Amino acid sequence: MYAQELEATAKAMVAGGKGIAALDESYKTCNQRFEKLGIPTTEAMRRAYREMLLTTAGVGEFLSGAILFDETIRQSTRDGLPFTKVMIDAGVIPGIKVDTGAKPLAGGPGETIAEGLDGLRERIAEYYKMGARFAKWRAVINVSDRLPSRYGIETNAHALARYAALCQEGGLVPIVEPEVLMDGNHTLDRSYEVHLEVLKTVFNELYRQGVKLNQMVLKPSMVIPGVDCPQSVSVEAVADATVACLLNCVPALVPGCAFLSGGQSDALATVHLNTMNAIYRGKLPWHLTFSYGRALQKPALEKWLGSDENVSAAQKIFYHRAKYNGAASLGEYRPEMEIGLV
Ligand code: 5MM
Repeated sequence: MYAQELEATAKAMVAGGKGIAALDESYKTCNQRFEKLGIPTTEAMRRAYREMLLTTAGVGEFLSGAILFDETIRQSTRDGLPFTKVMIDAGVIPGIKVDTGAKPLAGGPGETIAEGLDGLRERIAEYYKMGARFAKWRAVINVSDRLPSRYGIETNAHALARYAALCQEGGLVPIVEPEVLMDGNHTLDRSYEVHLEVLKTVFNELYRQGVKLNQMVLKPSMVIPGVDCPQSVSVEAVADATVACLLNCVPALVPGCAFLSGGQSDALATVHLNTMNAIYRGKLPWHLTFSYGRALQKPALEKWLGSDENVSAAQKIFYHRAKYNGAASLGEYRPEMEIGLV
């Protein structure tokens, strides 16, 4: 019923020069980030923060969409304009996170399963009416010598596919996000091996459950060693390993992959994306862009600090991070772009 609309939206989400802002932190995550900076953890402050980001002038040049949390999609600017209207007017497609979080996986010690399938069909219908045109579901995969297990990978892949099929039925483009965490001391090779198994399993389930591959976006983690791995690797090595892994697993029909930043610094996340596109753009069947949370927001949040006086300076920082990542999605980012701007 929605086939043409879904395909057009999926293509627009990964259009060259643009990416997606992940502004979908749940209460807990958003409050943790506020607490660290002494910002009050109230509904009013979360609203003000999202207003600061979403009303940044010109940011639609570099953002195709933004993922919201349930609380945020129901909120408005101080002047009473719904956030979804602000976004649509700016050319930023509204998206919504629909998983309800990663919970301990029964029978899978040390692993999690993303929940939120109960009542999802009805929630999708409500979000569509509110203006959302895509959704996001994140599965979290822990890495150690013995993890992830086949059971952990398969249950998460199954849930991702069930979510994706429901989204397409209800008119939302599913962002399928299997995040392989950077926590741990695993090597680049181990990260590659885990990504390969996870992505192959996810696409097998998507195929089995009839998900249309031209009507979705993949949100993968980059193939990167664990943060405690003693060996450092070059940005080119990360770019090569990530692209090789995606080429092995992601069918050509998928319009694009929009990476999460996963705890990388804002600068490194930009450079990794840029390196992939500088080497491979035009030689791959899909576009590579960003769907960053922390790597887009952190410096802006640290400038804002909950104060009206800092809104304009924080917006300038947010605008420029979006601009740099927009350039990285074309392989055209240069570090000199940052001099004197932020
Ligand atoms: C992996 O997290 C997603 C991308 O953000 P980063 O670029 O910072 O890694 C992000 O969309 C994440 O899913 C949201 O921040 C929501 O997290 P919670 O845990 O609150 O659902």
